Amino acid sequence: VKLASLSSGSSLNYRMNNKLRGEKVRLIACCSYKKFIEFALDQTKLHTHLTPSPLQESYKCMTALDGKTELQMISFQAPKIRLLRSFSFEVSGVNQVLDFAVFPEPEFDLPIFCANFYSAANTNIVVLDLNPLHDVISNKDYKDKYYKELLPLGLKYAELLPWGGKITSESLRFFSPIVIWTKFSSSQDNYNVLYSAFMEYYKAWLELMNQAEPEMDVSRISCNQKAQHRYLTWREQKDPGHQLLKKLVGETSAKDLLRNFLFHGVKELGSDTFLDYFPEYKSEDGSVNLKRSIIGKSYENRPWDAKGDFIGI
Ligand code: BLA
Repeated sequence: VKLASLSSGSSLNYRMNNKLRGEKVRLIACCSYKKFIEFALDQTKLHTHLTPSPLQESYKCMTALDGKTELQMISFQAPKIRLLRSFSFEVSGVNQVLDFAVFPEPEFDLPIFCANFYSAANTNIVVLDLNPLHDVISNKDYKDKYYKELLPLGLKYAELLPWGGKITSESLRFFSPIVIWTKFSSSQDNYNVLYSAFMEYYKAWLELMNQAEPEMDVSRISCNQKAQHRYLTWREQKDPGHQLLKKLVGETSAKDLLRNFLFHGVKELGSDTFLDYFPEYKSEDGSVNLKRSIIGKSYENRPWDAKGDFIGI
């Protein structure tokens, strides 16, 4: 009797473990980010004419060093869009990443669309924003131009997807008053909320793109270009995904991906270096300090009020 109950107990355990494992795999499968990319491409095509980017030839699909993980890359351009690109991968049942961004042509002072999602077994790290091209703390005109009408949208999702806690302080200058910075556990509900936030934010960005008129003033175009270059320079050097990317594809390929695909434009849009833009990162020997943050992490709570004013200082 003892033996029978033992063996049935362990087979129950075995079945339960399998069931749990199955559920986790299902959760990740049902929560795939592929749907996000398809939505974004379909919506973009309703508003503009997308053509494949020249980058598409060299950056399509890449197998990671583990021989299993497939990195998926797509890139397009359109009349007002310098580069629309997506980078994603899934390690079945372990983690998945989406880095989707749209960079406007320098004739436009449009925000940069930014969706960065990282999911591991039970943590999800999310940044979703229309990253401002120009400073939204001191430049009220720019803030009002793009974000005033979007504040209700931002407030709605700030409640559904609460502030994710302390963050690299330097990142704040690249975020808008409607940024969604959040962390949550994996569940179908959370995934659905994130998907609807993504859809609404992306539609809002497309609407801004539709209305945007090209700048004619050469000095303003060059100011937009410099701002985009500074943004690319920041992310190419300090993006939090670097470590994982290096682990996946090795240091040389990771650097190539960052410089020539993910943050393409860092070589083409300007010649200022990371230390020209961010001299506080200069180490004693003149090299770039490897720390992600010099100031440290801060902003335990959302540093904007309901009117979109910065209250973090
Ligand atoms: C974590 N990703 C984070 C964090 C932020 C971002 C703010 C929290 C850690 C921190 O405070 O820095 C995202 N930071 C951004 C974005 C900007 C910024 C979008 O400054 C834009 C200006 N994330 C990815 C990709 C990977 C990835 C492609 O986008 C992996 C290949 C991983 N992000 C990732 C991981 C963490 C993270 C693993 C947690 C590790 C950590 O906190 O350092």
